[in-house]
Amino acid sequence: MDYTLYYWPLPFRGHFVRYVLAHAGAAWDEGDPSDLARLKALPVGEQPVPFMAPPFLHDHAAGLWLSQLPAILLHLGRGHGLLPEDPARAALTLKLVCDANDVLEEITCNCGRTMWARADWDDFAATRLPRWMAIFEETGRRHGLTAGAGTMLGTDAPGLADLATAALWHTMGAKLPRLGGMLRRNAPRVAALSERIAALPEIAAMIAREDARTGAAYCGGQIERSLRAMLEETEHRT
Ligand SMILES: N[C@@H](CCC(=O)N[C@@H](CS)C(=O)NCC(=O)O)C(=O)O
Repeated sequence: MDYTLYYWPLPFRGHFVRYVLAHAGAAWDEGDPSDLARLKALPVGEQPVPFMAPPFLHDHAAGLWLSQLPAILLHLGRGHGLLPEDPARAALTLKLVCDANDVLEEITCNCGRTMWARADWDDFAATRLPRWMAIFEETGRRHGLTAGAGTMLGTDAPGLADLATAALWHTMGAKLPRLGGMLRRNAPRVAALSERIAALPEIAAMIAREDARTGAAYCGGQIERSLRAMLEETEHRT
């Protein structure tokens, strides 16, 4: 095994790491959630690296333990040649990863710190969420992405920016189909790119494996119930 990924049995942040590992052809296993719970609860002085929350990656060859999704992705991106060589596009890659992580924070009300209320969801769904979609779309458009071809930052081959984009938007659309429709309307190029990336054989196989393990779950917990309640109510109103 090259890596062990500790994450809950859910797609959400875990899929970002899984997309990269699958695309890189890395050998990894998924840490048992009970081991994750134990590592998370240890006094910080006893943790392999002091950390708050997963994803938590153990890179066996490097003897490195890492939390914080952008740090994990940057480490994997460097190690597996998935970062553009020019500093500007490398920085833009990290910027897109941080954008994606912000979207995850926002859609889960800061990891379930509060639940969605109708008015707040309606506002988010009418303003910030489509704007986030447009931010990804415009980034891709400026680098030559079309509905049929191209990449987020104009690289010849898909890189970390593309994998993170697809892990964000394809996962959201697959698990919450109403938001998939919103993505196709607001960001058709990003929607198509995300489909292309998710259909790459090694990523499609990973998704199929994970779907069999975790079913329809997206981010889990009460916040997923709250999110789904908002989307179902919207469905009934339209
Ligand atoms: N900033 C962190 C956020 C990590 C995070 O919120 N993890 C969630 C799951 S996606 C969790 O398990 N939170 C539990 C906690 O914060 O105690 C990252 O980007 O990795």
